[in-house]
Amino acid sequence: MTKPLILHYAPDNASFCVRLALEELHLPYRTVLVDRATGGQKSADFLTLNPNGLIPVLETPHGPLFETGAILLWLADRSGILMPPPLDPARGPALQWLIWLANTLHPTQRMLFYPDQYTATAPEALRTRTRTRLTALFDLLESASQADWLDTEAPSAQGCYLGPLLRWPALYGGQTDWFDLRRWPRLMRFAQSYEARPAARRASDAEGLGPQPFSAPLPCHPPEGSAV
Ligand SMILES: N[C@@H](CCC(=O)N[C@@H](CS)C(=O)NCC(=O)O)C(=O)O
Repeated sequence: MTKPLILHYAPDNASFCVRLALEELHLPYRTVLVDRATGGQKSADFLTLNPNGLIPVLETPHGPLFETGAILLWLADRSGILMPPPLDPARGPALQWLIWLANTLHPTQRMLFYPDQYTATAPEALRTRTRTRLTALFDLLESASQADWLDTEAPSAQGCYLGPLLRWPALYGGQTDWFDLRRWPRLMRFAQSYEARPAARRASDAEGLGPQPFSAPLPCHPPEGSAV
């Protein structure tokens, strides 16, 4: 990769998953803040990069990319790190969990954070139902087989995605006391080991997410911008 990559981000947003990967891969990149306070993700300029009006976008030498899971996979494939290569037997399960995070766990969390986008009449009822659903999803991941990436020291695309997904329910989406990572010891171990990685520390410092962003999340104090 010759031209530096450009990450359009807001602190503690899904862009953090991508920042984790960029730091893990030691890739040169610069960041452009999307101002959540003024709805920058819906501005005309941003919509030319991502017509969905959602963060993140990664500008690459071949054009802008949106969707967190796709960006992580793109980075993994180009670097040969973070994801087993195509013919490796571990590739299938790794893809399976990456897509599960992008397709199931993350969209379910969005119902907690943006209930008004999913119901016109009963946002709090939706949030209550969603907390139950998320608890079941975390239970499923806790006891999942074919998820060795949860138990290893090695960085992965799935790890970069999961870390923030273990953080956000503790901080956002109205009532948060339903979420206690101690219920899921395997996920807790993952969170503690992933946040201790030098790449995670650099990424967390850049966005003011504190020393234990995944296992003991505190509200962020970013040097610029806002999470919501
Ligand atoms: N499926 C998208 C979801 C991204 C997403 O939910 N981004 C949030 C920030 S974490 C966002 O842009 N929210 C602002 C909004 O919904 O207007 C992806 O994975 O990139």
